[in-house]
Amino acid sequence: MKFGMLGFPKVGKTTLFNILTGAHVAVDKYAAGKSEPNIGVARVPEARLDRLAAMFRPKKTTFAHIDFLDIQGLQKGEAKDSLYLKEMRNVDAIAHVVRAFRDPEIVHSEGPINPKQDIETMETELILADLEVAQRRVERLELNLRKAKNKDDELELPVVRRCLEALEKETPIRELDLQEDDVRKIRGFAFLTAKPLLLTLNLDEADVGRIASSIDDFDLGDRAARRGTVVCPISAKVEEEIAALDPADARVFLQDLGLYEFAKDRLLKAAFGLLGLIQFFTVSEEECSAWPIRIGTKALRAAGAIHSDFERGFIRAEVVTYEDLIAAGSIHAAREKARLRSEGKDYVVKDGDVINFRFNV
Ligand SMILES: Nc1nc2c(ncn2[C@@H]2O[C@H](COP(=O)(O)OP(=O)(O)OP(=O)(O)O)[C@@H](O)[C@H]2O)c(=O)[nH]1
Ligand SMILES: [Mg+2]
Repeated sequence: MKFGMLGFPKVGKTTLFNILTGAHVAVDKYAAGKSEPNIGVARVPEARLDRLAAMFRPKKTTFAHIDFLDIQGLQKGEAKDSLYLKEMRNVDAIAHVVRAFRDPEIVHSEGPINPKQDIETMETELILADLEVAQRRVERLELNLRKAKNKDDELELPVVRRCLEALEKETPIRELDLQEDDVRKIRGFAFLTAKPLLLTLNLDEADVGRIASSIDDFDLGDRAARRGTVVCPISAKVEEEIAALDPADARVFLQDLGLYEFAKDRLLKAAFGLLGLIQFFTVSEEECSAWPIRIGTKALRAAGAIHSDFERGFIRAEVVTYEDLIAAGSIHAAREKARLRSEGKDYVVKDGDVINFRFNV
């Protein structure tokens, strides 16, 4: 799973990237022209796994991860031809970092601080980039079909046309009601506006006490309700200060601000949810792990997420819910209480299932 971070220049992308991935990339590095994108990994916090690890005391605990890619700021009008944006075609989702902090020392390319406006402007940029791809594809398919009939092109053309029509009306592809097959047909073009969108609102330090109301304060309620879109307010500056503290002091700092969760954790969870992912767990004295899977994944595929042998030699899945396991206190006790279910390969795995796969290869 990979998120691409983009935004207008100097909105705090790299600051956030550092916070999420624990990297120490110098900010303002891109001020002097071209630079390679930053790549890093963030651990998705999962309190249930912490609790399971406390129960099993394994040698190793493995959390789910999200990769982040941080590119240089985009200028209005250049998205269509931007080399940096090309990097974004391979990611699973986009995190648009939106400036909401005021600091007059840092010039904002879009003029006054106006998150709602910036979100729209960036959306138009991405729509223009996709529009070009869709136009070229429609022309190519029409040409192919004039030369010779072929089933694949015939099936693809109406889907790409539908995308093109939406883009012409300035509707991002993610907001279309496309069937799974249709999505598969257009996957190859990696449309930017088809990707889920995490709007990361970089609040002013002074507004950190108003995180809860910030979506309404910036009139982003409609935006947040759109398909495939999540708005996540955060103060990169405050999180940066928190990251520099030792954990106990960080907790106190958080409480003083009236917050109950680090914004970084909240953001990573939102990112995870936006991708339509849930987690199941495997537990032992050796290792406790969280495994990310898509909602609706069946036991056989879930087994394959761990190891291809588990899928190939699948016999059955022994499943207990996280809550039942915690209540029972051990796998053994859960079995005694008949809380351990035996499920077949078509069982749809639920968020929080603790699974032991039985297999034979
Ligand atoms: N006051 C304030 N300054 C911030 C905040 N976030 C970032 N900055 C500052 O803004 C400047 C740019 O931050 P970066 O994280 O490099 O921004 P960027 O979006 O990666 O910039 P480019 O990659 O150059 O487009 C730095 O001086 C940061 O310290 C914030 O929340 N509040
Ligand atoms: Mg940067």
